[in-house]
Amino acid sequence: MTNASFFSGEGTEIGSCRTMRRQVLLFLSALCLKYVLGQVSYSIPEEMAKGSVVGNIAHDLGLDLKRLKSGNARVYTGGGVEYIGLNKERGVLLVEQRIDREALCGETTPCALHFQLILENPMELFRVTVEITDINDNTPTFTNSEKRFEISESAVIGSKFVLEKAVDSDIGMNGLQQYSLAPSDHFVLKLESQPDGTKKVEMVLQKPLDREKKDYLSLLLTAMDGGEPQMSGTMQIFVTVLDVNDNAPTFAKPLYRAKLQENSPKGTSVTTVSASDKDIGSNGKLSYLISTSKRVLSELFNINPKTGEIILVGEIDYEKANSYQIDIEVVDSGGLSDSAKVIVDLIDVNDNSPQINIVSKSESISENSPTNTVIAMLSINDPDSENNGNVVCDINDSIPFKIQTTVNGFYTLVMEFLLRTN
Ligand SMILES: [Ca+2]
Ligand SMILES: [Ca+2]
Ligand SMILES: [Ca+2]
Ligand SMILES: [Ca+2]
Repeated sequence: MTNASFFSGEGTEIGSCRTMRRQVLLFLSALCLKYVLGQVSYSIPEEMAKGSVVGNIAHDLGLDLKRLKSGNARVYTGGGVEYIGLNKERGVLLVEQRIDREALCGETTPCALHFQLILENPMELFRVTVEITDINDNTPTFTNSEKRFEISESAVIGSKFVLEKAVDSDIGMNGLQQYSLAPSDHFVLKLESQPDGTKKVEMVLQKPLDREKKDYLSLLLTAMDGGEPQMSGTMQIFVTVLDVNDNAPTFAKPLYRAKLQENSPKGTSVTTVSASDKDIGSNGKLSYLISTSKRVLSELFNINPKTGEIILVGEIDYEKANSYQIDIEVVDSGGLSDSAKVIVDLIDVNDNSPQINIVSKSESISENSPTNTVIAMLSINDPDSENNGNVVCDINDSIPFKIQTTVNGFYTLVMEFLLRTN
């Protein structure tokens, strides 16, 4: 896992401010030591186990193990943390402490440790650089595990909703690479590069919402890195679809029929109409009314605005009208409406007695008047209908007269047999 490169003579520029400072220090040290013998570089991944070998420095610098001992060889970090230590017996550099590239360098690349190997008797100084390479040890993560939106069902196509960015502390391909959003039937993901190198994450409405079909959506936003193996983090997105008044109320039937006995008392329930509305809340709150402009109807019938029950409030007489047509309407709180008709047929009751009127009569008749001589003409009238209005006309048996039916409710009283005189 490690590799080393060895440079003879004076050190090569490494290229960070920290290195520059160290080089100034080294230069001052070199003045005392007269010279710096060389430089060696290694490259190891972060997070190697404590005690892992970084490199065989004795071999790479051409030093034998006795010299390391006699020269009391040691690592000099200039007061910094000693991540890498020297094993004099084996002549190797070993990992002394956990090396976390993210903590050490953040987003800076390359990431390297710089220190010296110092020997005495005679004094010698070697520069050592250990480059720390990234491993994919961070998952892309979101600060929040979920985000909730309340979106009107009337939101237009193309409406944008900002989502949260994920964070992955690794660098390069091990860092954040892409996002996905599922399901994608209503919203699609839109990524927009920003000057700081991150991406603006948004979801865009691509198919209209319909609260009446689906009032709640659940989506999953996934962020992925490009490491091997790939790591990902997720965030739940919940969308509550808010209602708008996009449905008119509808009557269950366009025509209602009811039968009602004439003379029914006020307060009698005629029928109950009903309508439905797919919206919710005030958008689906219904109110019923009689929309007819005929005053006579509004004086006879009332409708309960909440229940749709039609109540008789006036007096109805079959002989005046045997049927009523009531126009009704239902309105939601948003003003959308529907109409229907209620036909009320009255049922006749026998509430009229036949009326007998004498149209004309003879004041007197002679005793020898022949049979069938007309004595009086009667008109009998009953305003009830059908059987209730059918009249049967009769007269006592013990008198010498009989009733004869003519037409249209007219009757005649005629002689039946000759009158006798004493
Ligand atoms: Ca890492
Ligand atoms: Ca990562
Ligand atoms: Ca409605
Ligand atoms: Ca609606």
